[in-house]
Amino acid sequence: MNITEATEKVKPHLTVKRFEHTQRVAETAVKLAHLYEASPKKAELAAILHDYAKYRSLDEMERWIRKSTLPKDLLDYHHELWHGPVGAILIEREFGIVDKEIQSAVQYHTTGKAGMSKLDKIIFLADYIEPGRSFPGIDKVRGIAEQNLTQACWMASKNTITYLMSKNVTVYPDSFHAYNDLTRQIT
Ligand code: DGI
Ligand code: FE
Ligand code: FE
Ligand code: FE
Repeated sequence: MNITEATEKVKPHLTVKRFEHTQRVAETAVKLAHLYEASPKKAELAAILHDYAKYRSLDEMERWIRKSTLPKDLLDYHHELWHGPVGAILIEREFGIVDKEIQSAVQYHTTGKAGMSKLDKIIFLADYIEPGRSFPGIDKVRGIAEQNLTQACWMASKNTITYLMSKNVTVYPDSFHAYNDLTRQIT
């Protein structure tokens, strides 16, 4: 599937704002791919697809989690965590995308995981720093993103976990696994 085709397939499933976010994630991911010698085409395609399942009903996402090989513990955590994993399944079922690298980047874009690939990191980071985002400390992460991919992901992961903990909500284990693994990689 090429970028144009993917864009046309994804667009009707997203709101205008979410589609614009998706396009900014794609632009950011392409820049990061050039900087860190990854495939810009793969980065762009993964970015276009990353929020594909964002507006599926909770019922539908829950059904996919139950009947696929996705981890069942997702159901014990906030439903915002479901769209990445379910998206990774749906792009295969609906678009025939069986590229494990792209599916992984989509699956883990919200939480990260231990042992993230370069493409996983690029999509995780691009989703966090795309120019439409405004999180506390984001400009520092944007700066580091031009110097060190892993350190920038570590900062994004740390900021997200810190934010979630400040809100007294549960944090999915993969978010902690990502943070721990990235910490080991940068120290
Ligand atoms: O889909 P996006 O809005 O582009 O961004 P995302 O997929 O990175 O994150 C979606 C939401 O999930 C965001 O509001 C933060 C939240 N989130 C991320 N990790 C966790 C989480 N929420 C909970 N409760 N627990 C987590 O571990
Ligand atoms: Fe998302
Ligand atoms: Fe994110
Ligand atoms: Fe996103």
